[in-house]
Amino acid sequence: MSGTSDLVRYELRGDVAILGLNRPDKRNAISDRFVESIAEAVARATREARAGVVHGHGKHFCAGLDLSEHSQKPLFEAVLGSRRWHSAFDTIERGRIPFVSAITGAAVGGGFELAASAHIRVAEEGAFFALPEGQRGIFVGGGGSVRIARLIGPARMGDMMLTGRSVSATEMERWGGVSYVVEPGKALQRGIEIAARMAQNAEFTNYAVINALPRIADMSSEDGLFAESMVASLATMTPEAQERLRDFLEKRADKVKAPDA
Ligand code: 1HE
Repeated sequence: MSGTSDLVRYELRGDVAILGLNRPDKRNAISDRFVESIAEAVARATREARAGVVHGHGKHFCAGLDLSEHSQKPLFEAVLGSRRWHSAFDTIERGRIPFVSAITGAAVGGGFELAASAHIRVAEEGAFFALPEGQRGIFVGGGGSVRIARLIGPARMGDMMLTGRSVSATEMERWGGVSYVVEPGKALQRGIEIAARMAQNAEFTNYAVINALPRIADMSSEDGLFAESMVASLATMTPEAQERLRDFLEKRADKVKAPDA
């Protein structure tokens, strides 16, 4: 099943929803209407799929905030606009299903913030990341000061914002901001493969991973360990866990394999 808002193309392939940012002439720069289209596509994916992939049509993942629109905004509108990005990206980060972002070309400013709200990042060799807010006289407003800072550390994020330098996919992998670096032209394909793999997991476990882990990271060790015991026990009680555990014990389930050489 597929659908097209003009700004986000949507395709359901099996259990995987593929969300394609579709404003390539403006390098997928995110306007207010674009944020709404992303939120709608994520809501649809959450209803219809068990995992999702976000990618960019054209040569670039996303050039961030639409600066032409932003420069016109009164103060309060800018605050509300930033809060809308937060709520839209929160439905990715702490929603019902896990997402991969598949990154080609630039993931800049708000584009990096969008990529950071997904659970796994795949980037092609040649992809690059930058936070040029300092040059533009603005600040991250799409959740980056929380999500990007936690992903790569506030010192590295501060370096990127202060120097405005571009960071390659391989360096970003070393920093922990990207999990997979793939050959040029392969990011979307690999992203779909990873999403299809995640879609096979028990739904409740995926939900617990994306909702419990970031919250536990915000807790003290003591509270985190307690919360973990609660989530672990709830997971075990789901019928899906009971069935999957029985399948393993009765030798019907796949074993864990050693990694490919
Ligand atoms: C845009 C935008 C945009 C491109 N808003 N229109 N983001 C930035 O500061 C990044 C600005 N963009 C770039 O540095 C480059 O466009 C790219 C490195 C991403 C791509 O370069 P290139 O050579 O492939 O494309 P281009 O020729 O620069 O851009 C093509 C068109 O897209 C051009 O418009 P045209 O009418 O002249 O064809 C550009 O003006 C337009 N375009 N990026 C508006 N961002 C929630 S807060 C988040 C804060 C931020 O995101 S700050 C970072 C903003």
